[in-house]
Amino acid sequence: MSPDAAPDTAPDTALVLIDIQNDFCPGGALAVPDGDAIVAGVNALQDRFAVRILTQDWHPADHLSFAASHPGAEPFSETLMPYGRQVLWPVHCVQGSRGADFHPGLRTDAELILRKGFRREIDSYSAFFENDRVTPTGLAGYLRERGIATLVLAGLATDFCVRFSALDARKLGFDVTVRLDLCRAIDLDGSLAAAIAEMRAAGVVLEGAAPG
Ligand code: VGL
Ligand code: ZN
Repeated sequence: MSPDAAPDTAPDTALVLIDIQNDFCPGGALAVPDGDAIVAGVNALQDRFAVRILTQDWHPADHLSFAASHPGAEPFSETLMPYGRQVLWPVHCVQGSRGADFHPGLRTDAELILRKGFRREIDSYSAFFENDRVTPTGLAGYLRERGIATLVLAGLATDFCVRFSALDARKLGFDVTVRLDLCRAIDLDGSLAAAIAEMRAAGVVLEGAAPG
């Protein structure tokens, strides 16, 4: 932290940075266009928050959200899991791999790193609930116990993990701002427009213009 940039946000406010990992950046296995362009701005934002939380997509190599785990399935197709529809992704963010590491430029001295998607049978876009929408990650309890009421979100990808984290946070009663200028999207079949509309309807405060 630079000396002239002391935290200036309220102590009941946390910055939650979603999945700013190599595999979601250019050159990565599930590269989000311009995903790395947010890193400098996100680091500057971190200077202003005393409470900083990072999430890390963290899959076993045979995770069932991977197309490769379903013989004949193409990446970006959809399948039906016991918990509902699931996009099948390229293999990404495998536990311990370089792709699962945070972007090397990201400031990572956050107080909590929350890993998600670590169970083979179930994906987890949201930082709060796995994709069955009922299995909690524990983050809500952590935040409540810490007296946090307000969240600012940024990261990757706008239309998947940021979106579902923001929507769940609203359902759980948190005040939520998403910094769209510090997010980037995968944008699969209109998923970015849908994400923005859903977040707005749920009372998420959207700050900064979504690029592209
Ligand atoms: C994500 C797809 C699969 C994300 C994670 O971080 O938005 N998207 N796994
Ligand atoms: Zn994933």
